[in-house]
Amino acid sequence: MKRLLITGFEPFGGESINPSWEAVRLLPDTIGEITLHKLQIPTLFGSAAQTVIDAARELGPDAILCVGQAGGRSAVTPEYVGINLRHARIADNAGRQPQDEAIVPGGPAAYFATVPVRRMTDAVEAAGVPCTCSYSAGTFVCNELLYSLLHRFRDTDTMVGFIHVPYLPRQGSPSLLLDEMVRALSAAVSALWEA
Ligand code: PCA
Repeated sequence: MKRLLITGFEPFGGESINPSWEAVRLLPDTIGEITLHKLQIPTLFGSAAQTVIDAARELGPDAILCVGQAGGRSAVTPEYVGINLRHARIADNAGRQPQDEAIVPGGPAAYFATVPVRRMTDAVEAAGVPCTCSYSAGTFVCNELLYSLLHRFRDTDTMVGFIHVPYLPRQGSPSLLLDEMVRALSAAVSALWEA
């Protein structure tokens, strides 16, 4: 069995739900040969990544897949790259709004995700859910998390990836249904390792 640590975020920015956690928590506990360990994480600069790193120290996962909300997007978007930049348009859940700072001072400008982004994107599309590969995870907590994990797990066997999901219908438009998100994440997880 492969071990996957999969995370979704707490609500932020005045929302009362975050579709990323709503979808992650509905995933089955196993998909094929993969055991899923689900974790809800805070929408906080610093703590989001630290929470995942602490959980990974306990679990020793083969892969870490984080999921976040991207309001305004109309498709599920696996992220190709994390960049070494924090720049917040809105405050995180502790009121922090960093401007134009490095996540890891002196660190590389960017890391590519180490999950098979292209294969995951194709798998989600094949499952009938709109999906396109994204080349920017933004500069808020999600990008910080992706970059920090890619930095921490560089040169290890632990794969790291990130998927943004749109709003749920009750949050606004564009949106996807919750069961479409669950179907998309299941397909993406199934594509992490070659069958
Ligand atoms: N989305 C935010 C952070 C938490 C979330 O679900 C982002 O895209 O950075």
